[in-house]
Amino acid sequence: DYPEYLNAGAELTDRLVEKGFGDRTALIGNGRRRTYKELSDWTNRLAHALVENYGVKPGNRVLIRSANNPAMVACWLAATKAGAVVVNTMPMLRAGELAKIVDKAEISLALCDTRLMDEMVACAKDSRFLKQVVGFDGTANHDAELDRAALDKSVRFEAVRTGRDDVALLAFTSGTTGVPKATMHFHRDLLIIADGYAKEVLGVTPDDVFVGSPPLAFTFGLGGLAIFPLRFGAAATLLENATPPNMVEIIEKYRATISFTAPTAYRAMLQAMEEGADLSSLRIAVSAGETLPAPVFEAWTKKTGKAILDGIGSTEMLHIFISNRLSDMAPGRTGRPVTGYEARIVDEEMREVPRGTIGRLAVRGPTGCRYLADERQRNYVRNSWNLTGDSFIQDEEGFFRFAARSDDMIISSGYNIAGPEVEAALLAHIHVTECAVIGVADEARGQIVEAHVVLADGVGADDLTRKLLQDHVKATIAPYKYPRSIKFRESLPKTQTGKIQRFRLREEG
Ligand code: 3SK
Repeated sequence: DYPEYLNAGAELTDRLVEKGFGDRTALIGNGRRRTYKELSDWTNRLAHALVENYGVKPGNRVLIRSANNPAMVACWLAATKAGAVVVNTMPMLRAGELAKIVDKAEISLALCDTRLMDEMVACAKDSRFLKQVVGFDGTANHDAELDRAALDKSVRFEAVRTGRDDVALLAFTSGTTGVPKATMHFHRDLLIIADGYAKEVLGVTPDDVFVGSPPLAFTFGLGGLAIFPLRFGAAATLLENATPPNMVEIIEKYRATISFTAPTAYRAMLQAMEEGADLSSLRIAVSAGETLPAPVFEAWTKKTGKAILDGIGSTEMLHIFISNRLSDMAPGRTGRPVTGYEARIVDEEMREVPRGTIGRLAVRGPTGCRYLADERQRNYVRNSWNLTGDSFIQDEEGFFRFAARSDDMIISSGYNIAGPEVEAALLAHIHVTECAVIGVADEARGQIVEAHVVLADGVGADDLTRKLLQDHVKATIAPYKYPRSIKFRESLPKTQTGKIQRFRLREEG
């Protein structure tokens, strides 16, 4: 039930001041805290500058290039208040990658942290669409073109009266296949994910302090590090160095209560706790992006007495749509649909399959996939159901359990083998730091299971270790699932959001 006209930028800033949160901390970063009043003033001045100095009109697409910091959030909120459609991008992208985004989204204005200008300017050089690149100071010393333009503007700005179903955000995803797609999300969608998942599942309160590693350009990060805290008057830490190894220190320093990151980071935190780190302030540890291996869930529960909250989301659906609940969790379960969403398991013809049968996950609800000018829309949405590309099982009690990305199902000698199950078995071995399992063509068996393994320091990458790991898998899960081929590697190919790119391993052949 959202009003017909709604501006998410104003809802996440000015509205909080109106509700009496003006003096509370909104953002922590660049060595200081900013209150909701300061954030509201800052974003209003920036919105004036965007409209008056750079001619931003409702519906214009504005790209933002930055690492996670308060200035990036301020630019995003200001552009949203001005009615622009924002495209947040990762700081590591190169000119060629930026150019694909600019062309697809027909971006006319880019706001860029001055430390990241080179690739942005190179991208703009021959662009048909991109006419202005404006620098902002990501260190928040307000010493760049956009900051100077905003300096003497009014702290009052009438946010554009956008419709609740006007597009506010274009979120790009390369998925795990590498070909980028843009997903459109409305102003109301940005609030729905907070009023649904964050309220129902996380129970966010104004006393929460959020921390996390995902980039704001990834909707997992935008939700967890900006939308969720700001919707409820809580505080968000936005620190450029919040990579998994540093998260421990940040949690300790700011007494963070909710973390958003991927399973590998929780493994690193477990190690840090062994060495004395104090993470007792954390009330909820949210894991997504990759399936949470049961051994990590179990070790975390044993160490902290609390559970890691696993869920599944997608850029297409904007955020998490199936999740465990704090009161009802078990390893290996993804949980139940978030309120407002429905999920079912279907076969190739979209028929629901019996409980306990592996099939394709289909989901629908208040957010959903709307690709911008992309044929692949037809594959993702069928009969109003979104097909996420994941294979799942719904158990007898109604809980959903992840089996594999549909691409990660391996069929070997007629057996269906879920790659992640083999990965979980390997990860349970002390010699394995990271691994990814794929199917490779085999004349006799159709496919065989191949594991790409990053070994723990000091373990020999030799046949002895290979045999040890194969025997370990045979002893842990059904022996036919064991990896007949094991390749040792220094690292695994990953997307910038930390997802393992198994397709690259398949391409290596
Ligand atoms: O894992 C994902 O792909 C994801 C994407 C957006 C929001 C949330 C999640 C977990």
